[in-house]
Order: sequence, then structure tokens, then C-alpha cells
Amino acid sequence: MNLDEILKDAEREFAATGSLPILDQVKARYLGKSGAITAQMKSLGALPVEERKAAGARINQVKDQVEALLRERRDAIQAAELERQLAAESLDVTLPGRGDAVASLHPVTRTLARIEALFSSIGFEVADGPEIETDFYNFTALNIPENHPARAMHDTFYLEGGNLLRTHTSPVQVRYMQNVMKLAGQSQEFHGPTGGGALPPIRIIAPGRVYRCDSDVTHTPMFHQVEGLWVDESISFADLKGILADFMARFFERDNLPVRFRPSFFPFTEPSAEMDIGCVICEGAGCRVCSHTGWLEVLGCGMVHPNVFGHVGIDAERYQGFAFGLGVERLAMLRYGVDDLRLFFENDVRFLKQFA
Ligand code: 2NL
Repeated sequence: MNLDEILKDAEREFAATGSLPILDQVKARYLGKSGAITAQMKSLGALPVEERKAAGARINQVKDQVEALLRERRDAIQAAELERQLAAESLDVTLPGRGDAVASLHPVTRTLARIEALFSSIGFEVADGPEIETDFYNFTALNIPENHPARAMHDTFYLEGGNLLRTHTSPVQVRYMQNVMKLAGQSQEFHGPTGGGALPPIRIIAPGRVYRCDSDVTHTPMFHQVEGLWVDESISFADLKGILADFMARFFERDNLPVRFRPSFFPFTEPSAEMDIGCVICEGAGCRVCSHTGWLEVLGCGMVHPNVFGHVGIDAERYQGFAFGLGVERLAMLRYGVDDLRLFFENDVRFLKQFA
């Protein structure tokens, strides 16, 4: 093959190539170890000495031309690829923005805020504490016996090392009572200047997340609870009834909301009760939500058990108190007419938007 043909072929083949890896393969056919130009170089040795110099110069000239063609083609392919990439990644800066949605509070957050506002308005302080608790604060101090089913592995999330995720917010109230004793100088560990004096009234609610090993249509492993506690020298079950009946009437915005208390049992209160309100969905006529009874169970409550006072060093002969615990998701469902607990945990914006 003569050099002019080699040059023409190279030009044609380069022009027909559209990608860099293929171009490298084509290049090898001319400039590679067994390429056409290389073969020409090797054949020089067979020529008579006087012809070699001119022939060699001619081959080098063509080789330079092929290399120049190659560079040109490589640059063109690179430029085309860059062009393609820029076109694909281009931004249309004239599109309308997407940032005009207004956020809103989650219905559970709103319900918590409503409960806190109502109790704050009658002098309750809002207390909080750790979600990771010890066995003592979550169970022992609350008079929950060693063999109680709530302490079992399948009901409570235990952590390595023996701590656990609190199953109610009562531990916050236990810690609060301990701190009041310490500040009053009456705790066993701390002997302050006021030893022997009266305790200040303890009037708190403890809202927050709680955890139970439970998951089905009506239970989630994390949910929200509000517990409440009022301790003083003459707190009675009548105070409990008045405070809680008034709270429910204000929470549901009903002037004459029927309430009733049924005897119950909790290890941490004695006596204990469940509180029902007249069904706020059917006004007592009977519906699916109240199982056609006209009543809704809304919380558990009772008078603080003397053993609980004993665990925090409060004199149960001198002080009494009532306590209660309620589920926030349940109150939110009743107030907003939500019929499926799982909606609170799916973060579907179409659901959440309705509470803006
Ligand atoms: C429920 C309702 C309840 C309490 C929680 C409480 C807290 C202290 C002392 C005594 Cl520090 N009681 N909390 C009382 C009664 C009911 O929760 O259904 N619990 C399983």
C-alpha cells in the first residue's frame, strides 16, 4: 500500500469514528506495533542505502499528518461530548419555584400543645426527663412488682447494659419528686437548711414519647403520653375528679360533657380508676367509635400509692396526691375525627396538610 493511500484511509476512518475508545482502536491500525505506518518504517531496511533517507523522510511526513488528523478528530469528539453533556444538564432557570408550600405542626404536636396550655392555665408546670431510663425509675419506684408482665422482655425495649426505653412518663414525675425533696433539704442524701419544713405543692404534667414492644393496627412501638401529678397536704379524689372533668370539657370544647369514673387497678395508685367521657363523636347516641356504649375511655388515674411516696422519701401520712396518664394519639384522633392511628406515623403530606 502506498503512503498516499494510507493517509487517505486514515482520514476516512478517523472521520467515521464518533467515540474516543473506538478512535484509539483505529489509531492502532496505523500507528500501533503492527500498524500500517509502522510496517512502512520496518520495510525501510530492505531499500538500498541511497533511497532510505528520502523514503524515511516521506514516511515521517505522513506519520506526522496522520498524528495531526488524529489530534483534530480527538478534539472534535471531546468537544461534541462536552456539548451533549451541557445540553443534557442544562437548567431551565425560568421554571416556577417549588418552595411556596407552608409547613404546619403535626396533629400530635398540636394536641400536646393544647394539653400543655390547658394545664398551664391552672398552674401545672410542664416537666420533662430522659427517654432512656433505669429499671428503678421506670418500674421499682412505681411499685411495679419484679414479676409484673410489663417488665417482660416482650413488652419493654431493653438496652445493652440493662437500661430501657421508658414505657410511660411516670419516671419524670418520680425524678421531680426526688428533686423537690432534695431542694427542701429532706432527702436522705442531702441535709439542707430547711429540714423538717413543709414541702411546696407539686403540680406537674409530664408530656413525651414513650415506647412499648407492641405493633398492630391500634398500637405503635412509640407513642405519646401525658401524665399528671398533684401532691399537697390535702389533695383528694374530689380534686382529681374536678380537675380532670374540667380539663376534658375544655379540651373537647363541650359545656356539659358527661364524665364517669370506673374502679380499676394500677400498681402505682390506690384507689385507681378509668375515666370515661360521653362520646364526642355521637354525643352519646351510640356509634362505632364508642362501640355503641355512648362512652369513651380517655384516661387512667388514681391516688398516688403510699409505696411510691416511700421510694422518693415523701411522708405518705402527711401528703396525698392524685396522678393520671393519658394517650395523646387517642385524644388527637377523637378531637380531629381521625379513624386510623397509623395515619399519624406515615408522614403523608395530604393527611398532614389538613391540620395547617
Ligand atoms: C394508664 C394511665 C396512669 C399514673 C398513670 C402515676 C405516676 C406517679 C405516681 C402514680 Cl409518679 N401514678 N401515674 C397513675 C394512674 C394511671 O396511667 O392507663 N396507665 C397504664
